[in-house]
Amino acid sequence: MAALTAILLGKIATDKTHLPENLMYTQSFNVPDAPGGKTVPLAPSTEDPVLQAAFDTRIDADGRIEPQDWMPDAYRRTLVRQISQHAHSEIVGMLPEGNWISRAPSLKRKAILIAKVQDEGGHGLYLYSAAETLGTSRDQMLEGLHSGRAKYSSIFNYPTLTWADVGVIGWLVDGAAIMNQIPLCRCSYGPYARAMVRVCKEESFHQRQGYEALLVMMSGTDEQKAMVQDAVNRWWWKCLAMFGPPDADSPNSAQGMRWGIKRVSNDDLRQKFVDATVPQAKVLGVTLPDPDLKWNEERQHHDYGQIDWNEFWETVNGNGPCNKERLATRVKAYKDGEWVRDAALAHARKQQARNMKEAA
Ligand code: BYC
Repeated sequence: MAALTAILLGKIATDKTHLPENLMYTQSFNVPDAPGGKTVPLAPSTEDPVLQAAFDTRIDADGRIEPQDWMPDAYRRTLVRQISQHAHSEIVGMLPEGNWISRAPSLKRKAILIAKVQDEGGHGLYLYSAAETLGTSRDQMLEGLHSGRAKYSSIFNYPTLTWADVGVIGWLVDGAAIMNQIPLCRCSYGPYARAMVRVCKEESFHQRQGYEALLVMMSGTDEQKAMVQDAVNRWWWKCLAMFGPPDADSPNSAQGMRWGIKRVSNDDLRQKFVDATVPQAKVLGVTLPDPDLKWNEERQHHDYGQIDWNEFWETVNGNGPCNKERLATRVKAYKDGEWVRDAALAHARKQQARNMKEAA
């Protein structure tokens, strides 16, 4: 490991843009299904038994469910909940980094950041479209977000204080997102799974651009290095909480896995993220802020310290440092955009009327 790190460090010292392939995530960083997901007994159903049996058979065979297929109401509701929360996370997730577009340190960094933030907007739109195939309108989903009823990822309720935060979000937040989202490419609901393939490819670019920006800062002045370390200290624990509550306190996991929506549990993904990130931190030259973080030979995994779940739930329930600001920004953007939506609709109506007149 020491030799490998030295080689990698040597390479990085001469070529800052050449990243160690085997240490980074890509869409091919596969996380196999957790064993036993399908062994959870089927929940009692009040649905039509023949339709329910056909659905269960398809799920057990790892087949895909498509929008026109029959599905139990509870499956549909779970998907709308998860996909709409995911879409909201992408849209709210544009804000912490968008905050730095006008202050990026160079033209190159600004162009990369604009592209990344636009990608997040695109992810939100694919995901709203995927959720709409389940019969819930975008207006209904947005109303849930704007009224504060709907959830979005806890991670976007923290402030981005320095430029290093932008790099750390790419490295750790997008890194955690990829870890969670690669198994979702195998989700049993077709439109969600297909949207995830493209999302994961784009997230790989996001993670790499963040890591590369940090590598450059870590070869800079002592002040720059301290800025990176400070950002890592502030974001590390929040990224671990992104994966959701511990399996024992996760009310939706067992059923989500039984239906093939979730493929790997919250704790297993969190562990994989820790194991993958430790060598990346070494190459970067930063310390992960956890005195209990150490390799456990017996488990063949890293042990890590206690996550502050009280803080997580406070944030999820609307009391994090930036919750109110994030929601207010989204509501204002929606109101400010009303004239654009009205104009687009008026144009579409005019076009339709003209086409009908021509056809008559
Ligand atoms: N934050 O039973 P559990 C991105 C909620 S954006 C807030 O384990 P489940 C990016 C959970 O919803 C990445 N709430 O639930 C964008 C549930 O509440 P409800 C976003 C959380 O669904 C821009 C309750 O806690 N990714 O990549 O089985 C820039 C109990 O949890 C959180 C996704 O949304 C949290 N962190 O598992 C950069 C992925 N965790 O709904 C990057 C899709 C849990 O019962 N979602 N809760 O009221 C999932 O994979 C799953 O929904 C979760 C939770 C693993 C998040």
